[in-house]
Amino acid sequence: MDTAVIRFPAAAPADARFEPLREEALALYALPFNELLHRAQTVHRENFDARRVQRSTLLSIKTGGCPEDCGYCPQAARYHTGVESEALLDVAEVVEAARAAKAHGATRFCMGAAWRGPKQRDLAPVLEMVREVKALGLEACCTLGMLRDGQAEQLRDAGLDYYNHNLDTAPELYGDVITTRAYEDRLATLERVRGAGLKVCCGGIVGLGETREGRAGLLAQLACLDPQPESVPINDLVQVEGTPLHGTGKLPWVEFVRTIAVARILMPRSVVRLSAGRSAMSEAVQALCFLAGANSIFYGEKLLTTGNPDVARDDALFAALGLQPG
Ligand code: SAM
Ligand code: DTB
Ligand code: SF4
Repeated sequence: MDTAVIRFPAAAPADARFEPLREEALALYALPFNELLHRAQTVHRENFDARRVQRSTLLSIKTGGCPEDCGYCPQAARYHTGVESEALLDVAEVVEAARAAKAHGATRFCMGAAWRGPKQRDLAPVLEMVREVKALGLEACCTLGMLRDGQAEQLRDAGLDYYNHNLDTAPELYGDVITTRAYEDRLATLERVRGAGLKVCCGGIVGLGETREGRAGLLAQLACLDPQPESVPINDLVQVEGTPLHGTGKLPWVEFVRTIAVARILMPRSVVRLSAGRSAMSEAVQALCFLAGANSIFYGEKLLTTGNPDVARDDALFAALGLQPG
């Protein structure tokens, strides 16, 4: 197991903009729902075409057996969730899945691996996958865990567009959810990604049992990233039996929609992705999320190990709402 811990000097909450942003987020959360949605939709229209919602397809290229202890994750080896540890997929299998994603109308293909971080020998085949995905004319994104010096540059040189690495929760709550790495490690990886000139995809999870202050802290921390991430996935916890967070009280839908709206207002130019948790959401709640400024989804029957609405259901939703892909 790779136990290298990367330290980053700038501790997250020390950023002078954090507290004012958290206060601003809390004030937005406290607005009457219609007022908040109106503000979010106004910001959205100033920055984006409100008819368009981008579609990314996700593939787990290395499933299960992860040494980390993220309390929400079905792929952590230490939790008994029924997810088996598998080897890294062959390049040909990945290319096949990317081709199918493109045929269904996805514009970005995201490859996820249940690693603490990639070992050098694992990175070589991933670089090949990136080259092949790019050759199909898709945008490529990877989420492989923590990166070491030089790895982001190798991914960039292979043609990678985005690297996903989430902050997941507020700095002060982080230790309750994950103990095998620190918030600073996450920020260090994000620095490496940015430093290599890759686009940053960075978001988090809500519904972990956090308070509204916790959610505001996550969004403030994301908004502090300078420059702000190009892509911000907001995940509603998918509860998986066997994980420590299974059984957590579900976040009320109205609080989830508010979270999307606050993300939109604090990060006006970022693409906000309505990510995990859509399978358990009604069409009406998803429509409210789009109204609140979400303009991207994961598209395809599966996320990494759990379900996602099928393509026909999403196509019907886009048609019903008059949304266009892209
Ligand atoms: N292993 C790498 C890492 O953690 O950086 C990459 C893959 S990991 C599964 C990517 C992200 O998926 C996590 O940061 C977390 O935000 C999200 N995630 C994992 N399990 C989830 C769950 N049960 N519900 C919602 N989001 C989840
Ligand atoms: C992100 O923020 N959410 C995606 C993607 N980035 C990698 C992952 C969601 C995983 C949900 C649980 C599962 O399917 O294993
Ligand atoms: Fe491993 Fe990533 Fe899951 Fe954490 S979120 S246990 S690092 S796969």
